[in-house]
Amino acid sequence: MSHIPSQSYKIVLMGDSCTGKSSIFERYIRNTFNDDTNSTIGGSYASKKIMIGDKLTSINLWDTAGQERFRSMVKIYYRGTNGCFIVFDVCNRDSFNHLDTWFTELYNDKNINNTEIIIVGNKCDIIDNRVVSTEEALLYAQNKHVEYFEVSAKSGNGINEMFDTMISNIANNVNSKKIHLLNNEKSNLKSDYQKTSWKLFGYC
Ligand SMILES: Nc1nc2c(ncn2[C@@H]2O[C@H](COP(=O)(O)OP(=O)(O)O)[C@@H](O)[C@H]2O)c(=O)[nH]1
Ligand SMILES: [Mg+2]
Repeated sequence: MSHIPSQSYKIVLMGDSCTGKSSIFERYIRNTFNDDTNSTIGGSYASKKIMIGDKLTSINLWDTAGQERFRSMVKIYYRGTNGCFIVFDVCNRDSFNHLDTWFTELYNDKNINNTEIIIVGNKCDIIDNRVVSTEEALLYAQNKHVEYFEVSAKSGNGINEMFDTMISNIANNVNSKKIHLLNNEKSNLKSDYQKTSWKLFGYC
């Protein structure tokens, strides 16, 4: 069998600065967490190959190097994306209120269509300073017709699940024009991609 992927999925992390996008990336790719507030400096891109159905697929995951502060930069970053996580911090109401801006950004871009979107409430390990409830976030996501995940990059809770769901949703979306993945193919997906490892790149 050829080792050249016949398809590739681009997945990006979007949302306000300091919501924990880089921490989610680090937790998923390297299973580490860094309390350092400067962890956001230096963006990364990670890639791995998995089998989806009978297709060798390259999964390309992008983290910003703080470009989310500059709208014009963000456009370049999410171009051609198949899946987009919009992340907010459950302890920061502004980051939740700004979700609409991120949706508008994506939906107004004519180059973006058929992108899977998942809303992610991060820092759920923090109980005392939480200001956005599960119910409120869930209601918002339901109104937007997207899924909602509560996670903690710090503890690792929910991180694998949010990525499993995204990859699975993209696979279904891509294949829906042809044929839906069978349920057993979906479950193979998870075990297949746990066997392979990420290649990590830095970028400026
Ligand atoms: N308690 C807690 N802190 C987090 C979590 N995720 C990120 N942080 C902290 O939030 C700050 C911003 O995180 P970072 O990943 O740089 O956010 P980014 O700007 O969205 O990439 C850092 O100090 C992180 O250590 C989390 O799940 N729980
Ligand atoms: Mg960052």
